Amino acid sequence: MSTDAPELTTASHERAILLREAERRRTFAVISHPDAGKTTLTEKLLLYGGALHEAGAVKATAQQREVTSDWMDLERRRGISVTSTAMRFSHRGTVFNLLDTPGHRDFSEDTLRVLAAADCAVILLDAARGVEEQTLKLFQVARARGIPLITFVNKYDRPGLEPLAMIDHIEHTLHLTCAPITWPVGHPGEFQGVLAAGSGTFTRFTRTARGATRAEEQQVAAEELSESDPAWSTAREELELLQADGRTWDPELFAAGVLTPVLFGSALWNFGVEQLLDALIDIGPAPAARPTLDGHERQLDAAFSALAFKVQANMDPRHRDRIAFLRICSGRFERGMRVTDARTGGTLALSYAHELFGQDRSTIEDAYPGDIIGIVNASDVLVGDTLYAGEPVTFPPIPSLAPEHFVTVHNRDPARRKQFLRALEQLDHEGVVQLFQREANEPAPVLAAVGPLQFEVAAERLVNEFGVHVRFEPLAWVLARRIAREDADAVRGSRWAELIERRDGTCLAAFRTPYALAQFIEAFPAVALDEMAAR
Ligand SMILES: Nc1nc2c(ncn2[C@@H]2O[C@H](COP(=O)(O)OP(=O)(O)OP(=O)(O)O)[C@@H](O)[C@H]2O)c(=O)[nH]1
Ligand SMILES: [Mg+2]
Repeated sequence: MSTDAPELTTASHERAILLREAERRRTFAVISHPDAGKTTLTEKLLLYGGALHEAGAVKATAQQREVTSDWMDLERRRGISVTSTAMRFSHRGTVFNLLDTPGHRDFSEDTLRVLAAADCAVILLDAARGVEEQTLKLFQVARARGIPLITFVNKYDRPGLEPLAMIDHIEHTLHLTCAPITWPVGHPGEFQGVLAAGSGTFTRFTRTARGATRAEEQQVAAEELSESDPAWSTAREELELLQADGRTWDPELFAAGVLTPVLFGSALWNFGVEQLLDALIDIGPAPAARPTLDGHERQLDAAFSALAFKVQANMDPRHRDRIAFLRICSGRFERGMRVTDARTGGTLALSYAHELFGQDRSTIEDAYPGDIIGIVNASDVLVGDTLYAGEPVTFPPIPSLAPEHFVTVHNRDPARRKQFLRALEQLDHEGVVQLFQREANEPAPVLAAVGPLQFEVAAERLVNEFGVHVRFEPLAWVLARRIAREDADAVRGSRWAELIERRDGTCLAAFRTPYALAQFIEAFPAVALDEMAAR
């Protein structure tokens, strides 16, 4: 008996450490419509979090650094994000796992996957454009997953909606109650600073060259402000009006997904960025027990478990390897630990584990719930897999989107057929495109995508990373539905649909027109057609 006591003490001590480590983690995604400033904001959060000395710009000039999270050539050339990026950094005793996502609709499947890994999302709105269609879709997904949202109204250095009109707009389009955390002083385009909703303190901003370093800030206490400054008194009145109307911070309503804290700023000029970082620390949710497929929850202090939410090869041209991104859901991760993949039942040792900072990575020895780590060369791990030690667990699958664009892909260099097939399989694992096969008499593989930009990314990566040159031939399908394997014969026998099949056995019926789909439904009412709609 006497030998049990010290062990118990150690176990409870380790449990206390684990819970404390989880409590100080903030794992969040930045999401929005294209060009709202996600990558710029990410860069500035890194600057204010002390992870960068100088911030880069999305379209860097010769004098400027490039941003951390758009690390692909294609991203830097085009000035858009095409793939999500993870960055870990510490600030004020908090460990941040920040995920920048691409805004373009064509890459929304990537964003969906990231949302499966995040505890909270910062939803970015352009002060002039407000909630756009794509933002609304992402918002619906976030809401369906129960992810709390923090709203950041960006680009307030430019003309746009007045703040009260913006609040009204957000509440009407997103059906959320807004609770301002900061309130802007000055019209959009004449942004002077923000009032803190709690203390009433005014922070005055001054621009720095290109916004590459921290903005100069001057704090003015509420009582020191002169009533004669009309911009300030308007801001104060507006804020008081909202607060009197009950638009104040409430942790329970936030967690329930009915209230969003709102901050105003300009990522480009670093205005309001520190306030956002502080808000993430002060009110951002820490990791919590995670729902499992069987309707239970995996507690934070249960044995290790993680969700693979992203796979990416060739991130670093010097290594040319494949990284599986894991979100740790429970327990402590230790490098080299053996885990089981719930999908295959196979075990693997997590020997090469890294923390990620855009394209860069460094080896880690341990990690805690909320952390995002990269496992190198775990080639059997696919997106959506649950890895665990101890008590078995499976997390719910990550939804995928129905493709709407299809091409057949021809290899231009027959001598490189093996590389061609391997490269396609890799891009399929990553979700860059989806890889299908038609029936045996159609040897060329079919690539399917949510949007055509995905094909461009695929073609460029095939050449640059795999040395494979391809030709695409468009297919006339515009719609696809997932069907059960048993129904494949119905599709084969129908003139309205064609069958394509994934290597994992998933079957899709592809249609040339919505009319063809309607005809198929009429002819085969018993065939269940799954829309795969997470939108
Ligand atoms: N005026 C102004 N421009 C900004 C601000 N934030 C970002 N921008 C500019 O907006 C453009 C798009 O910024 P990004 O950070 O690439 O936007 P994004 O949301 O990451 O775009 P995608 O990832 O492609 O969806 C760039 O030219 C930025 O310099 C801001 O606060 N004010
Ligand atoms: Mg971006």
